[in-house]
Amino acid sequence: MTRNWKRGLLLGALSGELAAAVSLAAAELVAIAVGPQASPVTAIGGTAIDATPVEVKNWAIRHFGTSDKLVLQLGIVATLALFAAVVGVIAVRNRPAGVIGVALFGVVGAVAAVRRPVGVGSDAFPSLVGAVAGAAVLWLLAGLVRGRARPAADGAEDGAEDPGEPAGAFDRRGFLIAASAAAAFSAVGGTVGRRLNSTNAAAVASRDAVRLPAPLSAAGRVPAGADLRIPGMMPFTTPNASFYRVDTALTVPQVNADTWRLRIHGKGVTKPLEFTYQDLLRRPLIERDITLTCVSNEVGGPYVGNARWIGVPLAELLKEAGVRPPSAGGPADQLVARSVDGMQLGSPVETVLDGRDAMLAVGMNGEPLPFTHGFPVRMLVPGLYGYVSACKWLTDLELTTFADYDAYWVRRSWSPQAPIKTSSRIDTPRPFASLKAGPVPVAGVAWAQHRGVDRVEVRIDGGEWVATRPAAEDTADTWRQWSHVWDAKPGSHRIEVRATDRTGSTQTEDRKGTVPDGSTGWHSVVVTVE
Ligand SMILES: Nc1nc2c(c(=O)[nH]1)N[C@H]1C(S)=C(S)[C@@H](COP(=O)(O)O)O[C@H]1N2
Ligand SMILES: [Mo]
Repeated sequence: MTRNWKRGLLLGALSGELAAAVSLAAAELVAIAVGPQASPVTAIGGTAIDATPVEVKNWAIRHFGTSDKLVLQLGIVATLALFAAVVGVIAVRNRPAGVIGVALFGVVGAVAAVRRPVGVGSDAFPSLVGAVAGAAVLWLLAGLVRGRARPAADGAEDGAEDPGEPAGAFDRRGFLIAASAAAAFSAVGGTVGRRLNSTNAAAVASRDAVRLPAPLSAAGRVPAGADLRIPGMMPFTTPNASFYRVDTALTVPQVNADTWRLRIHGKGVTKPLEFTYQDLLRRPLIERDITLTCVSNEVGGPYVGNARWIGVPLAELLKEAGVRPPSAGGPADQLVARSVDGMQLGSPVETVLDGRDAMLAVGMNGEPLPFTHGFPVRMLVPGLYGYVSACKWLTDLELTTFADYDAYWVRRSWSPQAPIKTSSRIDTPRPFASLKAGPVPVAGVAWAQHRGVDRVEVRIDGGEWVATRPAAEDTADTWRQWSHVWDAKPGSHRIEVRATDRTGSTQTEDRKGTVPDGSTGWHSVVVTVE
């Protein structure tokens, strides 16, 4: 390899990276004006999330948990970096070909942004402007790497060495200045752009200004005995900061409550309605403890949490709009909730109107909903998995039918309807714990939202099932802790748990994965006793 050749490769790759960085930074800066959803990083990431097959998504959630989105973003950046290096190397040989490469990237970003569920034509701008900026930088840097063409008679040292390279001298100083400028621009522009695109000052101010009214119907105090406070267990009420988060949003939508609107419309709606956030706050509010669970929760998994919510009874809003349940002749059997980021979740109208505390929640554990949990308004239906009920950043409720419309997750092999399955989990001892022989507290939690947990049993090494001591029940819509004192003997032991709900049905031993409508099977923990 000649010196020139190597130099072309290294400086070409570097030029490609710098052009890509400038392009992304410029796009972020333009997205400040156009809207954060138009950033190519966000748009391509969102497209990748939506296109990810359900098996891969579950695998990612299992291995990376809530950092799955970070891993995805790193993957996108790594792919882009590779592409940029190749385009840079090409550009040193052939500048127009390099520019075509950058343009290609711009088109991918623009198409991804426009084709997002909430995409509009102007969302193409950041990617296109970014591509122009990137192409200009690449043109400049690649030119400097090639060097200015000189007359052959000049006897250029570099050009003479390699007849395959254009005759010219590498403008080291010029390249250094241009490269540093590109690096500085992309670092500052990228940081500022990313920061501004992930915080919406008006939305933050609108949330800070919220004073939640006292609910007309308050939740009772949580019974003292509901929270066993055994070391290793989650508290009965999950603090907002540790409440699990599952959604497809690469950047958390920050919605301004002052301009937010909710529409109710569709089949069987005799009076379409529209509400502002203040309209909802002025209505009679209810406060309820509700345990939310994700359908992607594996047996023994962490995607379940319990909070005290304040909200507007959803059934009353629907009745005002003229909606009747299918059992009373209503033409719509599906309520599709849409969020500001284009997510759609479908719930059975019959269930929403059957008297349970389905609500449009505005408060969570004494504060306005956190942005991550759906500010300003999210839906909740006790007893249904999150993906068929708990739409965050809600903005539209449409009455339709299951026959006519498949919501987001249903198009990705999940079941259209999904009541939460009766489940139980051992929280202590931890798997593979080493314990001292003698009395050992075994404890955990069980849930069967809207049916209620009747009893929880454990067994050791496949022996007889023994009743545990259930904690006091808060409501049928909340989880229930349980505990048992086990007289542990030396050796390796397997502890298993199963719950029975108030309809009398006991968890099946049959192990099933999360797709299509939630996992089944008994949670078990293996421990060593010395
Ligand atoms: N807009 C929107 N709402 C959504 C989702 C989403 O991806 N986007 N995910 C749903 C799923 S699958 C679950 S389990 C719950 C999780 O709510 P949480 O993040 O507040 O715990 O939100 C639901 N609401
Ligand atoms: Mo979920």
